[in-house]
Amino acid sequence: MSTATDAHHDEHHDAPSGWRRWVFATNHKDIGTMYLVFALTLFFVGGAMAMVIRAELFQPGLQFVDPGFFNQMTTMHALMMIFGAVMPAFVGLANWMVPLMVGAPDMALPRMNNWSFWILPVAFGLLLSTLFVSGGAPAAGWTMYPPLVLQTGDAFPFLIFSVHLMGMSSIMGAINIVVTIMNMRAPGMGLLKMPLFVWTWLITAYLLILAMPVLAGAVTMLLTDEYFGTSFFNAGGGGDPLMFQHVFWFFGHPEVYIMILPAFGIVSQIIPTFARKPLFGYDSMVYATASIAFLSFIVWAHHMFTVGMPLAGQLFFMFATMLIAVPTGVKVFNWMTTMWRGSMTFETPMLFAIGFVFLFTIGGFSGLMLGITPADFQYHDTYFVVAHFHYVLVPGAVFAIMAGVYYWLPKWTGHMYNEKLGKLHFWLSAIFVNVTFFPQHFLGLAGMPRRIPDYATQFADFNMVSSIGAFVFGASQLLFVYIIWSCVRGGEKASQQVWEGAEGLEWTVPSPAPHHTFEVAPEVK
Ligand code: HEM
Ligand SMILES: [Cu+2]
Repeated sequence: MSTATDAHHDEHHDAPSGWRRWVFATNHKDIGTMYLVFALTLFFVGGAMAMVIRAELFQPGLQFVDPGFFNQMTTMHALMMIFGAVMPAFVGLANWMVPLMVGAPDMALPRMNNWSFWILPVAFGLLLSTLFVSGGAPAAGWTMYPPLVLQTGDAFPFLIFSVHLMGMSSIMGAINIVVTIMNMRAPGMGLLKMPLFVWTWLITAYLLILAMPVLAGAVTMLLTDEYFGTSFFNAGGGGDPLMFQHVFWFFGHPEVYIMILPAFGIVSQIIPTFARKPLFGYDSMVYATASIAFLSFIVWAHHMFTVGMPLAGQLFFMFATMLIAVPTGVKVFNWMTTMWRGSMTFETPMLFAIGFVFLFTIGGFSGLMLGITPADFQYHDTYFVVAHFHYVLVPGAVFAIMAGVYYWLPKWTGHMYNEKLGKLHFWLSAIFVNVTFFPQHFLGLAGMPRRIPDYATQFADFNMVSSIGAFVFGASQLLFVYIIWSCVRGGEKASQQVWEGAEGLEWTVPSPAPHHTFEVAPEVK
């Protein structure tokens, strides 16, 4: 492998500076940084809403907010976290790392890349502005089921428009990633030599291209039902509200895999580095990812077991859902086997990666429980579902993102972060994520419904524990910001390879990675 990067090359290029550098950015590293900063910002906006929710649920009865506002908070929290925090964070990591990992000088379509990013602040500005319009923000859940969602006040068209914008941004970003990976790999990098993060993002990009237009269609039909006299989802006009749920979840289930496949990729980079062993079962990891992606399109109705479905349908969706546990099990097995008898060290990225493997698996098991159709009749729309998806999304997706940030931060900034504080951040997060979400399983099994501001007194104790966990978890994330901030400002100089066991093209360029890399493509042997 050769490196074709001159650090001094940077200065006499037409790299714009000041605000122009960011507004007109076409460089994948600048755009990656903007995505990451945006995601972190919305993580805190969405997080603040979660704190409102947990404050209200601290005790039975209504204390802080009225039920209408409570529903706005749950809905906006989910929309912000899914479309504003987790997805843009993954896209930011892809922007930064995919070109570096495949030995490309930039993304294939840099100007479109600029649009993909800048659409997002507009979309979320619009969505947040609905907190101040008559009728308040959307309050029908992130699933936007009719007929309830059609009772949204003035926020309704803003909701639809911002969902359209988020979708456009995602589709453009996905096209960019596919084209970059397919066309711009360094000579010698065959498909089955690509790092797993690149593989999982390639597959995720296809999921995005297939799934996002379905969401766009669904919400457009809502829009015409509301304003143009159609009756897609209105039984009175010959439509069917259940049809919305089918279309929504045909998008929605792949969407949850859009939020986990890149996480699989990140931990598949990190575990081999800190176990100082190559990833066990590389090929099977690729095939497992592809199988999960395929299966994610044929299980949507497991979100709708309780709506009244023919028995054959229920059985099909139950078995198809449980099938996903097989490739998921292959992945968990391979991560464990990579660690088996490795020379492990436990720097912060590795801690988050191991936390991911354990806690994501709990989410997988509760998913299996939900996938058992007759059992789901008991759990559906209870806090058990809330516990399930928070285990896959917080110690799953979010921990993987944090692992990736700690892993690549020295490459981005040229400085090592504060390892002591990083470890403290991990342990606080790992402990309090469980204090927050584990009791919610029991609340759900005992029958506490989701999306309600008040509850029976029998649920009081576990709710209080959950709220305390949430407050400490939330506060711990301020530490994350401080660690990143001080790492950007300075610190011990990072070497080119950064981590002793790290392998791949991104570790052959200087730290910080210069503005332009790989102007001459490196050769992969
Ligand atoms: C073995 C893997 C999994 C299985 C078998 C599974 C199964 C299920 C089932 C059956 C439900 C519906 C429960 C109900 O509404 O009664 C559900 C909900 C959910 N799952 Fe999973 N799941 C798995 C993995 C994941 C992953 C990887 C994610 C995201 C990263 C995820 C995110 C969600 C979300 C967000 C919901 C709630 C959606 C909503 O109603 O708002 N799941 N899961
Ligand atoms: Cu699903």
